[in-house]
Amino acid sequence: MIWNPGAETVPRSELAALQLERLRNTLRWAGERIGFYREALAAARVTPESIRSLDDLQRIPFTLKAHFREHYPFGLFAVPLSQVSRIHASSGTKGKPAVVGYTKNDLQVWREVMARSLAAAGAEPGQLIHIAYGYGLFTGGLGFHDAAEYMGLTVVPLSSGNTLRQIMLLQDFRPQGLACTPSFALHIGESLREAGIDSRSLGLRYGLFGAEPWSEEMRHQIEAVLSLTAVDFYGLSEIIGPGVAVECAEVRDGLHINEDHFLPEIVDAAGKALPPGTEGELVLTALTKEALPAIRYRTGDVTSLNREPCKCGRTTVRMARIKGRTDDMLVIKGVNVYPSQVEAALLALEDLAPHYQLVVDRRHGFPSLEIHVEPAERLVQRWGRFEPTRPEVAALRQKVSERLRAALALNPEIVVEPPKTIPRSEGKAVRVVEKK
Ligand code: DLL
Repeated sequence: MIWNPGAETVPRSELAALQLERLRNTLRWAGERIGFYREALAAARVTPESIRSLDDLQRIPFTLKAHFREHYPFGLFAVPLSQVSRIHASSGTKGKPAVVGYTKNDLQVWREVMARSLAAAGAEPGQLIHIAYGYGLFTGGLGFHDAAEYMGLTVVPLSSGNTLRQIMLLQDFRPQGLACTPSFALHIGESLREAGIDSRSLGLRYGLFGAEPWSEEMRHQIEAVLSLTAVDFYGLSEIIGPGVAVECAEVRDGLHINEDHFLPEIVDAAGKALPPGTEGELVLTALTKEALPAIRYRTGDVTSLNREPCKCGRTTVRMARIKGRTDDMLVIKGVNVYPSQVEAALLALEDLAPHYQLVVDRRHGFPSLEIHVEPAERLVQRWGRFEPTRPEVAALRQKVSERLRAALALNPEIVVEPPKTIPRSEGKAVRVVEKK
């Protein structure tokens, strides 16, 4: 269902005119009210009037994650705290989080873009949605919650964790939709199987998954263990939270960006604009935010943009599934690799359980990589018992090595762990750990 046809199927020329007008308004608003932007725009000699077309975007300076840290907690807000209705924060693990604020109008914009996203993913008023994203400062729980209520769904606000309770309520309440991180979805699905419950008996129709990188192979695994259609949701706190972009259930080939509110660009490492279709770093400008109008924010997320019309009827640009974050890219013996690429290669092997961890050792100059995997349950059943010294374990290690060499030209150490020892995730999975 297209929630807002006027906005989602607007002719591109009309959309570009609206984006330009909103961009100028945002520059004016931020320049007048936020010290950081006043100085940055003046230094770059950018005034709203000097931006004559979207091609002038590149004259506008970037906003970086570091700027959020420098102005922690409220220094990038454009309104006094008395006008901020809600605070959220990024789930950043390194140092202080990025703190973000929403006015009443911002919350309404968020509901609107999330309602569009939920509808695109297959949600309809009157249905039940089970929300297992974390509630709190993380934007996942409340972002889905507020919009689902607004569009007329019945919300089951479980938050993350407590997998057995999640399963009990999925069985008893029979929601059509499940919203959580893909790694938690997989964990719920596997726990169902262990409990001997046929996932088809739950009657789930769709899963609303995002907040972390995941691969097409992971999608297949989740769909198999939960018997639903899995849809990719993208967003980030600095821009609004979930609701920036989503796949349409009809096509599921790229995520439609809500372009009347978020202006996307793709740049290279030096910040230079890249041509359409080229992979690079996503930069986003919030075009309608009052409390925190982030301008040309460098997301660190790697993707590409596709302006081909989509069969679903939406005219908005689609971004490819996120490959990873620029700072998650590993350079191992000259090979550049994102954890999501390792995931895709590993999950294609039926002999492995869909759980893995990358252990990076940077203590001795060049980084070296170990990949920890688990054998598939059915293999262990056949073996009777897991013994690291079994010849079958050595053979599995060999198979994984060959696969990674063939798919990614990567030659890491493979560690086959006993079943169920790699940590399961209830929120954002930790895929890479540094050896200390
Ligand atoms: O993760 C917002 C969100 C909540 C999105 C629920 C989708 C569903 P942050 O905690 O600020 O916000 O983290 C944002 O997570 O820059 C990406 O690196 C990553 N990310 C979010 N969605 C996806 C996705 C939320 N679908 C950061 N695929 C972003 C890959 C994603 N990475």
